Amino acid sequence: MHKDLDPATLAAQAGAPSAPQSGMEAFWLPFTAARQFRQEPRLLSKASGMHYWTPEGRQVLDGCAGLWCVNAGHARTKIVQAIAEQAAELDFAPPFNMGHPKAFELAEKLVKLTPPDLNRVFYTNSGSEAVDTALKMAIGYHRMRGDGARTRVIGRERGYHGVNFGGISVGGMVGNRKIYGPMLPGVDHLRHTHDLTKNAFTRGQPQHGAELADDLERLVALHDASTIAAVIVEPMAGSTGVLLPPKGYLDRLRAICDKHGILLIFDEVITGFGRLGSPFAATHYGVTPDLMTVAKGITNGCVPMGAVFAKQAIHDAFMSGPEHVVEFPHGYTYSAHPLACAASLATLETYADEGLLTRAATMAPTFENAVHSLQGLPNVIDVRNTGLVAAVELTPIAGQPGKRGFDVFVECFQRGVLVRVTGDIIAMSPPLIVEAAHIDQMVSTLADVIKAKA
Ligand code: PXG
Repeated sequence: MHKDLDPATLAAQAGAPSAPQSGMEAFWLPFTAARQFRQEPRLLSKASGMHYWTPEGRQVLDGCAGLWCVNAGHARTKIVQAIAEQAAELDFAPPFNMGHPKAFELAEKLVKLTPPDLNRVFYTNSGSEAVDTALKMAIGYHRMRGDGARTRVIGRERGYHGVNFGGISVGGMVGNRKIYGPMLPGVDHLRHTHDLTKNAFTRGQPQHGAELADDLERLVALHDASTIAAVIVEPMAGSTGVLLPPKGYLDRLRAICDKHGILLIFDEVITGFGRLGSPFAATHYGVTPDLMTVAKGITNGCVPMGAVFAKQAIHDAFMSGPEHVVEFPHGYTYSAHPLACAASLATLETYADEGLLTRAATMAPTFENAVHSLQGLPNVIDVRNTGLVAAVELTPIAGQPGKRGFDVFVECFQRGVLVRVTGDIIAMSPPLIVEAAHIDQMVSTLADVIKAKA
C-alpha cells in the first residue's frame, strides 16, 4: 500500500469516484464527509495571495480565507520570514514561570487594538482552547470574589464555540454535541436570532429581533442571577451560517448582563481581526464584552494560536494569595509559542501596513451588491452580509438536508472557487486583500453553480 500521496495518481483517480484513494487511510479527517472525500479528494498543495493550487496545478480562488483565518492572504513574505527566523533563533521556551520577549511585545500590541477595557491577554493555541479558557476565567473570577455560586454558563442556540467540552456545552449546533453525552452541567441556552420570515435578504444587520436578548431575563428568572457566571455569544455567528445580530440586540444583552452581574463573553474567533470592517466586532458594534476570545486571524492562520482578552478587574481578581503560588492554574505547553508570537507580530504589521483591519468596510458595498445579485436565483431563500462575509441560504432538498449545499460547494471547487458550506448555507469570507475582480469571479461562479444545480 502506498504511504505517500501521489499527485498523478490522485489526478487519474479523480474521474473514478468509486475507487478508494490509496495512501489516504491513516489520517482520520476532521469535520469531513470522509467517505465522499476519499473517493474524490480535494487537495491543496500551494497557496499565494488570493489563491490555492491543487497538486495537479489547478488554481482555486480562496473565497473563505482558508477557514476564516488567512485575512492578509496566503504566504505573505513578512510573516513567512518572521516564522523562519524565529524557528532558528528560539524554537521553544517554556511558558510556565518563564517567558520570552516576543510574548510580552505581542501582548502590548494586541491590547492597543482591542477596546481599551480589554487590556489583559492570555494565549492559547486555538479558538476552542480560548473558549474553554474564557469559561474558566469567568467561573474562577466569581469564585475569587467570594461569589462562588455563580457557576452556570449560558450559550445560545446555533452558537459555535469550538469542539472542546466547554465549547460544545455552550455551543448550540446539535450535530456537534448530540453524540457526546451530558457535557458540562449547569448550562443553558438563549434562543438564536435567525428569522427568515421577518429578515430575509437583509443587507447588514436585521431590523427585527433585538427583543430576543430578553431571553436572558427568562433564564435569570428560571435559574436566578446569583447562579449565573457568564453568557457567551458570537457577536456575529459565523460557523452556523452567518447570522448577524439584530439591530440593538448586543446592546440589550450587555445591559441585561450588567443589571444582573453576569459577565458577557464575545467569541470573536471569526469576527476578530477585521472581518466586519473594524478590528473586532466589539469595536464595530460599539459593545464591549468582559472577556473576548480570538484565534484564526491573530496569526493569519500560519501558526496555530488563540487568545482571551480580559478586563483588568477580572485579571486582578485572581492576583491574591502567597506570591510563590500560581494564581490562575491554567495554561498550555504551547501558550505563547515563539513561532506563533513571531507570526502574530508580523501579521499585525502586515495588517497595519496595508490597512487591512478596516479594508472590509471599504470593500463591503461592492461585496454586498455582488452577493445580493444572487437573490431571485432558484432555491435561494436568503442572502445576508456584513463587511467581507456573506451567506447564501438554499432550500434544502426534501428528505436530504445539507445535500444541495454540499453539491454546490463541491461544484464550486471543481470550477475553481473555494467556498464554505454548512448545511444548505454557502458562506463566503475572502481574504481582506480581495479585489473587485475576485468578488466577480466568486459570485458569478456561485450563480452558475446554483443555476446548474437547480
Ligand atoms: N469559536 C468560533 C466562533 C469559531 O468560529 C472556534 C471557536 C474554534 O476555533 P478552533 O481554532 O478551535 O477551530 C471557531 C472555529 C466552519 C468552521 O465551517 C468554523 C470554525 C472551525 C471549523 C469550521 O465555518 N471556527
